[in-house]
Amino acid sequence: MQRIFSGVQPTGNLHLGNYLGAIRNWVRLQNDYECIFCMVDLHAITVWQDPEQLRSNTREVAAAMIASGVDPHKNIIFNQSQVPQHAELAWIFNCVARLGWLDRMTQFKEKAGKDKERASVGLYAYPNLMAADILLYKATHVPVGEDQKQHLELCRDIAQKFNHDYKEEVFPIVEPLIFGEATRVMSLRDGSSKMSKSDASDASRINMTDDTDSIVKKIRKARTDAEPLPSEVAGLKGRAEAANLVGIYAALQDCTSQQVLDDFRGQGFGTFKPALAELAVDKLAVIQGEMRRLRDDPAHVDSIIRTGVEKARAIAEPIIREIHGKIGLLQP
Ligand code: AQP
Repeated sequence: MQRIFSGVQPTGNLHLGNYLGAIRNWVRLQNDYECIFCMVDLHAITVWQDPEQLRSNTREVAAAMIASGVDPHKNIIFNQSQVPQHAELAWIFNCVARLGWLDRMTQFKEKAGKDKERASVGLYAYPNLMAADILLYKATHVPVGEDQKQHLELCRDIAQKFNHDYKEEVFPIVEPLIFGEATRVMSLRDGSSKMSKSDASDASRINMTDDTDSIVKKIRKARTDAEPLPSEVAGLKGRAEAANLVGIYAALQDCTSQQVLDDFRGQGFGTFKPALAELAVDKLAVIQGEMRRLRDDPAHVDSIIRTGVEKARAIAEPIIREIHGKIGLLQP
């Protein structure tokens, strides 16, 4: 069976972008692949995290995965920091990746902003750690949202260079799995930036834990234009906010944007937004109920994570030993 690795940063509440762009796809893939799903807490600390908050976010993310339908018996669910081989392989990849490759990463530029001298070294080297996460398990496929495509290309470059330098096909060349109607969910306040946990405005995103009132209010206030919805997808060109809401509707309803337009062509947002809010509330309700149940039972969530850590270590240990051997680290 081919192996999947994918991760989420426990940097806050998961939002609809994380769900539609990543986690929902994991649920769909779990029967066809051996899957390893990770709360990437070492990635999270590349920017400041409150320690208590980080711990509780890590549990929350695990709970959200499980509540969304990721089966903890079938898959490995764990937090990255507890398998030290991630950090170890990341160091080795720091010595494989070239500065020029990292200089091209757009996520670093976006996250570091204008003041890149003050960004952490970890934020800069983030893609090397991500490559280590994946290749530590020799994963063959990585389901992600569109925003991670460039990092996966770097992961392929690292694997290729390592294989070339040590003259053996040690690492697979991973394939990204980017699919669904919502591979890049945009902010509700600005159709040109992606929905993100770290956006200062809570109104920019629908959190998986938002109650009905908040979801309805956020969608009602979502930025749009004054035009009615077109009859064809091509008519959404140049209307980023409208395209985003139609895409979210399609993803939640499991249909195409064209099918949404077939139902709403000629309608204004006064009609479309309440329909979207109702759909979002309806689809998230089941997940939220399960998340509440898991929140009341942190010991259960911790035991799932502990089991995941053990299983992940069991796969990682022989692979890191193999890497030590390949690169000439003495194993007395
Ligand atoms: N807006 C999005 N649309 C579709 N997919 C998305 N993903 C994230 N945002 C969107 C996908 O969710 C998975 C987990 O992402 P992450 O938590 O590792 O980091 P991120 O991509 O940096 O997400 P955020 O929400 O923007 O977090 P912060 O603000 O902390 O940086 C990935 O598969 C990602 O593609």
